[in-house]
Amino acid sequence: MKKALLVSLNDNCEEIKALAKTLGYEVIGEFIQHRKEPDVRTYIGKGKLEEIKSYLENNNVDIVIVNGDLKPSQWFNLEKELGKDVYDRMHLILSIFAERADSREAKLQVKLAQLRYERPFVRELIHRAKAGEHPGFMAGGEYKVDDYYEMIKKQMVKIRRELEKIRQDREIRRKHRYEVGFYLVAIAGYTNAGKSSLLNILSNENIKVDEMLFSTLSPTTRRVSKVPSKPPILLTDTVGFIKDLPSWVIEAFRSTLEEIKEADLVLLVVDISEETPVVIDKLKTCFRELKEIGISSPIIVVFNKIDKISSDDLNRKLEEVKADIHGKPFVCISAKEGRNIDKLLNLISENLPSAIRAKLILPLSKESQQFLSDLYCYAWVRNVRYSKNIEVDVFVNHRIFDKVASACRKFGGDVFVT
Ligand SMILES: Nc1nc2c(ncn2[C@@H]2O[C@H](COP(=O)(O)OP(=O)(O)OP(=O)(O)O)[C@@H](O)[C@H]2O)c(=O)[nH]1
Ligand SMILES: [Mg+2]
Repeated sequence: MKKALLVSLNDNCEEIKALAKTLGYEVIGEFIQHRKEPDVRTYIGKGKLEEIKSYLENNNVDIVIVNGDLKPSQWFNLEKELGKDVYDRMHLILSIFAERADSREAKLQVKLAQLRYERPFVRELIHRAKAGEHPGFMAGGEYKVDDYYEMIKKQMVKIRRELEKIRQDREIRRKHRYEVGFYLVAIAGYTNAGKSSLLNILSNENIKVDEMLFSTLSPTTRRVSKVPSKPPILLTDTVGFIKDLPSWVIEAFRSTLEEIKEADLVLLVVDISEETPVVIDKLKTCFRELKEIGISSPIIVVFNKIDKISSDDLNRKLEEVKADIHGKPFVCISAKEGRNIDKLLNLISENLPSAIRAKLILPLSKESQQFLSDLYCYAWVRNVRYSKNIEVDVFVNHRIFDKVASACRKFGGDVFVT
């Protein structure tokens, strides 16, 4: 594993270390300086900077990681003083995203966020180059440096255009799923909460589950047919949330996050096994991001990983975090051990828009057979009886009920709402 040195202005270093590990860096040294505001010039104060310099002289370190956001001038000064690559938190997150991006859409989304991130840093380099402080940059003097900045701008426009096209395709697919009568359920939550594990257990799938952060970048959709009294459900796993993401990063992932926005129901997965302040902090981030995405569908809070704590601990924690779930219905599960999945399924059923229960009487004909086999795909067929005609008990999504009824009547069938 590559080696990193961590610089922080507070003691909350768990997450940044997990991020570093995800990118393949082991944090071998930590320099913490408690202060409210970062030093304007070098983020940390002069004394600490000297300590770090002498540490770097005696230890082999690949990069320096800062647990926060650097201003371009701070980044420039730190790299210059320390003679190492310096990554701030956002740089680290975007590098992880870049490594994980597996689809064309994800790659473009990450590239857009990276360009947007780099822009002020390039501006700083241009400024330094013009002032003669950084003559090596782009090795071409003023003219080329300005060109480079223009190039970034043009590239961003191009990526936005391409992303818009992918977004439209995605929307068409989603609309189709919606119109054929599936209920759409999205799994959202903080990174590493267990979203993919939940999708796997509900759909008997084998999506990548990992202790690293941001294992999932592209949404995956799978069918679930276990929910009682409902037509089929399509469940979508989404990219995890993380605190302090600037809105332009969220904006870059907009089309992916629309999967959450357009869902009939959102399952908000929360790791309840962590320390209460961490759980509360992450809950706050999740609700903030859900609000930013603009969701209006019902939310179920799914407290996951209960196998890691005792039931006394669980009850105490539930009491402590109660105020932060804003009265939403909740359920406690273990996606790993499959505990309380039946409870979750019932809760999903209760919170989805109600399905219409109907009896269809179909003539014995070829058309009826075709209609029936289609019906299995988009509705929940409970019972089929053959006698002088075909009697079907079925649950149909209210969105497509009229369509189903008129299709059925067209070839001589009858429809009764039961
Ligand atoms: N003990 C325990 N571990 C779990 C449970 N659910 C998930 N995990 C573990 O938590 C880690 C993250 O699980 P994932 O399902 O990948 O989480 P995710 O929310 O999809 O994470 P990202 O896609 O990275 O944002 C993995 O190491 C899982 O094995 C659970 O119920 N109990
Ligand atoms: Mg995942």
